[in-house]
Amino acid sequence: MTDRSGALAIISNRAPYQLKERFGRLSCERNVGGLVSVLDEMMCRSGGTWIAWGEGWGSCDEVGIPPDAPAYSLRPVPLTDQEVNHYYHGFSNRVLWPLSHYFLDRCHFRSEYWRSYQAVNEKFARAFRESGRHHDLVWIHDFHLTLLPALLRKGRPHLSIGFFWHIPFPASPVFRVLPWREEVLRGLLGSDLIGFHLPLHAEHFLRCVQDVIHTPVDCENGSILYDGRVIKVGVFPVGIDFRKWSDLASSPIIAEKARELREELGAKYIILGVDRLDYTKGIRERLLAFERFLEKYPQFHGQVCMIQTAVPSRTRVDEYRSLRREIDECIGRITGRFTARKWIPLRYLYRGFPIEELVTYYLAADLALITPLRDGMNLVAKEYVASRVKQDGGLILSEFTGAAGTLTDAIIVNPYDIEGLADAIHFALSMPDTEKRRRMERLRQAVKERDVYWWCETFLKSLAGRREPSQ
Ligand code: GDG
Repeated sequence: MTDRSGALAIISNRAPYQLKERFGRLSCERNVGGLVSVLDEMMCRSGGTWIAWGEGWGSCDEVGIPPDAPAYSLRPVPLTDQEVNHYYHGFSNRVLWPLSHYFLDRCHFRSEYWRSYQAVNEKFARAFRESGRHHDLVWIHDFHLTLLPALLRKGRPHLSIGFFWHIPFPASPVFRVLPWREEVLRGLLGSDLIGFHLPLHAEHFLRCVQDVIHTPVDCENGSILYDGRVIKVGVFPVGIDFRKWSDLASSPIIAEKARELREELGAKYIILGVDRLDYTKGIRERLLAFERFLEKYPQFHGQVCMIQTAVPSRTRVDEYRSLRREIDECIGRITGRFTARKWIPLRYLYRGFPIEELVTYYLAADLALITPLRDGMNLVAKEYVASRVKQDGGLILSEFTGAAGTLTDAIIVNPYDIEGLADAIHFALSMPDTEKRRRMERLRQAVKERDVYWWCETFLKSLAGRREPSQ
């Protein structure tokens, strides 16, 4: 095997590739997904190692990526069924996820989840040490691995460690509810650079460190003095691959498919919602607002059709199973109430689509309703904007998404305000074309300027700039 050792290591919960068995042969299949694909491309250029949970990888302990012309190494971390249940479905998805999105009543603070979370973070640290390569920079992703920075720091005091937190960071009175708040913060403080999407999330984090760890914090400059080191806290709003979405949407085949879709639906106005089925995404509230819109503005009957797609997600977690039932019931009630002989006001698609089909939906819509109750960023909003190559279409966006920080030309709403949301739909559909175009031009500019390549580059430059001379 050629030497693929490089300066950079990426560590994340999910791997960029899946191992598949076909006709008795093992092959690596790339996971589709915006961010992962871009990081994968970056690793193919830079070389190095990617360490991630290796679901279904069996005894395989390292593989060259891409398999046909290896540029970097992927080291899978195998997890037992119990670890998957306690570390992933438990502490990650039933503690840190709801806590960070302000859903305290959905948190299950169970000590067996915590113990497993600690053990799995240690497993990731071992995998890094055992990779046997020299890495100067490590970039850790997300809330599944908060203890890892401090674990890596122990053995390598001069290693440059960056951590990016992809979801909202809650305000101190909320975060402090966590029984293991101190351990989680001390874990993160093993980093040299901690990145968030929004200044608000960074402020919350700094405030939590002040309240829980009682160490000097400079909120103005975003830095923390801890354990004799200065830790930088920065804001790096994640972007998308603007060019990729824009090129896809410019393809004549996709444009034709979007035209056919509009013809099939036979509605003058198409409203679109695209989400993972998650209680943070505000799908139920959005459906209630659509129902209220139909009650309040009967002149739109027969003219409007809402498409809601929902990718099945975390189906082993109880909260997600009951959410699915709730959404099914809501959809049934609305279609039962309003469907007429020649008009179906609501179409619900409970599955994921190939990216080409997703762009077709983005392109066919007149209005996207992106109304999470809380979201770190929300990439769907940016993908929709990048796909509007004719600079048309409206966007209603929740004020509680990170995206609202930069997409200020969207119609910004409070997703909990059902009446206000119903009125916003009416406002958006009644907006003159010139105004829609003016807004969309500015939205596209904002998404294009800070794309995912900008995000990777600025984060890594900032991390490299913090390196101390090695000793
Ligand atoms: C977390 C944070 C933050 C959706 N349906 C299909 C499909 N998707 C893709 C979209 C988009 C992705 O899923 C969803 O990304 P989001 O950003 O909206 O949400 P999370 O998954 O919760 O991501 C979030 C993000 O991390 C990055 O930092 O923005 O706040 O929660 O890319 O395109 N993809 C395909 N078919 C579908 O049907 N192929």
